[in-house]
Amino acid sequence: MNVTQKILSAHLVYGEMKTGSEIGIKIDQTLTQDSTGTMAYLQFESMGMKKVQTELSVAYIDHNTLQSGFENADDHAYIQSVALKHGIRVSKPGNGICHQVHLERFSRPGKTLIGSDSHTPTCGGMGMLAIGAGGLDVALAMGGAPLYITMPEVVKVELKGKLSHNAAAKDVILEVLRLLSVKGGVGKVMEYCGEGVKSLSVPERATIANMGAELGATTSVFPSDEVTHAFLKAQQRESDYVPLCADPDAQYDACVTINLNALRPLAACPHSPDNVKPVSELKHICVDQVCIGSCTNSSYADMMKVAAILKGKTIAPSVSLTVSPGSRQVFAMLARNGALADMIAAGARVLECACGPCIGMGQSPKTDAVSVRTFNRNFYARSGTASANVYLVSPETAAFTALTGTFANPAEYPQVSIQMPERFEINDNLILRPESFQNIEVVRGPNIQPFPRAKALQKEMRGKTLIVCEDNITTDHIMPSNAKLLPYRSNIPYLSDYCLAPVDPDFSRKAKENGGGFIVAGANYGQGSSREHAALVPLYLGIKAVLAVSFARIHKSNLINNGILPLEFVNPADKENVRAGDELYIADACAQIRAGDTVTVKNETSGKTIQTVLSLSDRLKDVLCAGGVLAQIAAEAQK
Ligand code: MIC
Ligand code: SF4
Repeated sequence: MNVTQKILSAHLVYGEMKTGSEIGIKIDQTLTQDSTGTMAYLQFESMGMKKVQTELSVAYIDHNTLQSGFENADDHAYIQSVALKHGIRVSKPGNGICHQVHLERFSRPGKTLIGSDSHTPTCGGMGMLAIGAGGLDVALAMGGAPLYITMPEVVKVELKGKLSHNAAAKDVILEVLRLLSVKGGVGKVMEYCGEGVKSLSVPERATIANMGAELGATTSVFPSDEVTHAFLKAQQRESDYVPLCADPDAQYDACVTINLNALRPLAACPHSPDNVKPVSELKHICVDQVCIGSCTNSSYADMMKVAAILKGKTIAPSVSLTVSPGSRQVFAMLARNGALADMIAAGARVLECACGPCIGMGQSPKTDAVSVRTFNRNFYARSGTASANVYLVSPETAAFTALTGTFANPAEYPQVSIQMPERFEINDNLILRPESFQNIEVVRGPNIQPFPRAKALQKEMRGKTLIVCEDNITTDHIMPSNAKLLPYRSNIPYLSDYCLAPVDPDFSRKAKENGGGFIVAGANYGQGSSREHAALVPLYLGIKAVLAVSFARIHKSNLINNGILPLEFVNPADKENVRAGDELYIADACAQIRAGDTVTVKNETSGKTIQTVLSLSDRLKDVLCAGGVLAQIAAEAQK
C-alpha cells in the first residue's frame, strides 16, 4: 500500500476503498480557525453534544485579529468560551497561524485531521492525512461522526535530486501547479516520495502540502521518516513519532516526477496560483510591496533565511516590507537570536503572528500596486485592492526583491542555508486546556447571529438565472473576505449584500428582488477556501441550485450540506444555452435524484432542456432531499 491507503485503511469505517466511491473515515483530530469557527461552533451547539468525541480538537484564533470594532473580539470571546465548555483546546490570538502551530505542537504521523480551513493539508508534511472541510463537516467530526469523502486517486509525486540555486520548497509546489493547474488535483491525493524527500525538512514538506490546496487536491501527504523524527524530537514530542512509508511495491493511479536539481525560482503571476513563470523572466517589474509570512512560508527556517538576506542591508525606497512569523514559537526564537532585530534594522514592518495580509486583514497595497507575497493565493481582489497585481514566491525571492525593488532572482545570489534547530523553544501558555476551566458560560455578543437553515427540497423549483460566470470562480468571488467583511463571519444577513460582488456588484440585490434563483458557472466553481459562508450566504439569498461545468471538492460538499443542488452539465457546451435572466424550472428534484444520476432542467425562456448530473451516494441523496445535514439530523431525531 502507499501511505494514503495505509492511513485510510486504518481509519475506514464505511464503504470500500475503491477509487470514486464514497468512504467514511474516523477522524482523530480537528481544528477550526476563527473566521470559519464561529459558524462551526454554532452548528456544533445546535447538535446538542456535551463534549467533543475526538482525540484532540483545537480552536485557533488567527484570522480576524484586527479589532477595529467589537465584532472580532465578540467572536473571539464566543469561540474561547464555547470551545472550552465542550472539551476543545483554545489557541489564543497571538499564538500563531493554525496550520503552523498545529504542525509544531499537535500533528502526529499516521493520524487523521480535518479542519475548517482549506490549508489543513499542511500537516501532511508530518505524515498525517489532513483534510480541509466545511465547518459543518468539522462540527460533525467533533461530535464523533466520520468524514465522508470520495475515495481519491493517489498520485505519486517523485522528487529526484536536491534543491540548489536558492530554489525552495515553494518552488517545488509552484512547479507542480504549473504542471497540473488549479484543477489538476481534484479528486486526488498527492503523495510525495523519492530521494528528494529526504533532503526536505518537515516545515519544507509542510509548505508543499499546504499549497496542494491550490491544486484542488483532497490532500497531500509525505512519509514519516528520520527527518520527521528529528523534528518531533526538537519539538520535545519524540514519543509522537511513528515511521510510515509506502511499501516498495505500492501502486499509484498516476505519477509525476520533479527533478529538484533543475528547479529554479518561480513565481505565480496574477491572478491565479497556477499562472507560474520563472522569476528570471520578471526582473524588469518594479515592486511596491513585499509580504512575508502566511501558513505557507512562515516557519523558523523561512524567517531565518529572510533575516540572513536582509542583515546589514536596507530595503528599496519604493518597497513596503511586512513580516509575519507563523507562530509565537518562531517569533520568540527570532527575537532571542537577534534575527528579528536584523529584519527591523533593514526596514521590515513586523506584524503579529497571524494570517494578516494573506486574508486581507490589513496591508492592502496601493492602487495598481505590484505586491510580492510568500502566500498561497493571489486570487483577484483578495489583497483588498482590486487593481493590485499579486505574485506568489518563496521567502528567498521575496527577501531579495525587497532589497532591490524589482523582482530579484535568488539563483544569482550565494546560497542561503539555515540549520534546523536541535531544540525549538516550547511555550504552550497561550493554549488553554479545557480541563482547567469549570462551569464555563458561553459568551454571545451582538455579533453572534443565528445561521440560516435549509428546508427539504421543494417539489417544484422555479426561478431566474441570476448570474452566469466564468471558469475558476473562487470562494473569494462568492463570499469576499477582507478587513471590512471578515468581522461579520457570524452574521450571514450582513454578508449577504456582498455575495458574488466581484463578479456582479448587483448580484445580491437581484437575488433579493427575485426571492432567490439559480447560479450558472463554468469549471472548478468554488475553488479556494473551505468557507461555508460561500454556501450559507447563497442559501440565505434563496439560491436553489448551482449549475456548473464542474465544482471544487469542499465547496460542493458545503452546498450539499446546506441543501443547495450542485448540478454539473452533462454537456459543458450547454452552459451557453443559459443566459442571465432566463427562467429555469426543475420538476421534483428529489424524485429525479433518487431515480438516477441525472437531473433535467428546463430553460423556460428559451424552451431548451438541459441535462445535468448529480451522482451521489444514497446517504448524500438523503441529506440533499432532507434539506442539508442538520435538517436530516433533526428529521432522524424526530423519527
Ligand atoms: C483562506 O485562506 O481563504 C482562509 C481564510 O484561510 C479560508 C478560510 C476562510 O474562508 O475563512 C480557507 O482557506 O479555508
Ligand atoms: Fe491564514 Fe492565509 Fe493560511 Fe488561509 S491561507 S489559513 S488566511 S495564512
